[in-house]
Amino acid sequence: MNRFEKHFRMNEEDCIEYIQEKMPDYFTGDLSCKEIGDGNINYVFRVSDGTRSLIVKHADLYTRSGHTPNSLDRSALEYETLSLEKTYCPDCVPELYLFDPVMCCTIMEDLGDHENLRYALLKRETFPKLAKDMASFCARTLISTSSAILPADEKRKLEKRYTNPVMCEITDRLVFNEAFTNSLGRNIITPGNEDYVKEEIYQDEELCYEAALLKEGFQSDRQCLIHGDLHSGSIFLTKEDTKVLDPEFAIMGPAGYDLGNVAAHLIFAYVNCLYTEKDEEKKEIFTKWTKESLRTFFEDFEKEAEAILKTSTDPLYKSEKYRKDLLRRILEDAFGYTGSELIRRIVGTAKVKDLEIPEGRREAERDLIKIAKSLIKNRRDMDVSSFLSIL
Ligand code: SR1
Ligand code: MG
Repeated sequence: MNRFEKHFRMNEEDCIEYIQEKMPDYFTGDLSCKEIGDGNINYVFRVSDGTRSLIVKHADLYTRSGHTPNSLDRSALEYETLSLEKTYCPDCVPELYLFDPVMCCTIMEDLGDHENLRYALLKRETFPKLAKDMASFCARTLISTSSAILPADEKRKLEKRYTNPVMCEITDRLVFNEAFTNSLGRNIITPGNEDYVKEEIYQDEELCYEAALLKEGFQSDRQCLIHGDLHSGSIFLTKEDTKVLDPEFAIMGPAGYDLGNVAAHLIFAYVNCLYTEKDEEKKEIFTKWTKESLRTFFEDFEKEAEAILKTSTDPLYKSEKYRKDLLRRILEDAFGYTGSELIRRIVGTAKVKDLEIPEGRREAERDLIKIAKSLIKNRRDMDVSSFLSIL
């Protein structure tokens, strides 16, 4: 029996042999391989012969960071999601070469010349196309899979396929229950903020009620196909090009969840800069750019989403009133999920590098909690300008 006919967790040496078998004509020279993943869920190998390279994304039975059991189907779902997203937004998804359901591998284009957005933002790099590209990615993938655009039978097929229960349970727990109630008692609070978090989050009944509504929306609103984990670590880019990866949390859910994730991680970069940047000029340029990017992201999303919605052929969904109302609801959700994403990364176990602030972390986190609470509680009365005014 061939080594790769039954699933096992590969190491770098296995991966070289694997690629020699699966992509025999791709390389000409001797191969090297390095595991370069830094996510929590899967393994990412870069295979190269010094001239060409490619990426193998490999799922194991256990998650990479917590070694907790997970479903191997997440790998197929991720590949299917990337393929679907590519049909809606070809420029924002890498080239896909092969999917192997046995070894749970997606073999794809190496974006070696692209930077991970989180790390680039922490170096205060700015990207003129980021906001527009992400607005476009979100509008195309989200609105095109909503009831107004996708034929009902196709949408119901997506609803059946995209239950993704194991990954969604992680979100139900980490983003909502643990974040707002410390339900498992394992939240990690910055020393000095223990009482603040207890009083301002766990004991704030109105906030927890709003968090329940957001959780209910995430669990029961089958609005469209969402990426489900659209943070800055899932985005790779150059000044000219933006690519979105890692949709292993994909689910039929509220569009605002993806928009809120993008916004929250731009806010993390913004606050990291405010608290850690010593060079005043750099600070001025970067914080201005981040705020402008947030504005462009939301406004361009609305414009492109509206243009897509106008193509609806459904006699009810093509009404202007419906269109405006849908966009309003998506924006409200986006503000709310921006808040939940901010809170869960501050108090929960899945931290972000942006919060590694040597001096003033406690204060930075308090600032962010205030912003998050205001977004969650006041989301129904906010627009993009009032959103920006609380930063
Ligand atoms: C155990 S997974 C922790 C987090 O990492 C992923 O990227 C998701 O954001 C998840 O919530
Ligand atoms: Mg991920």
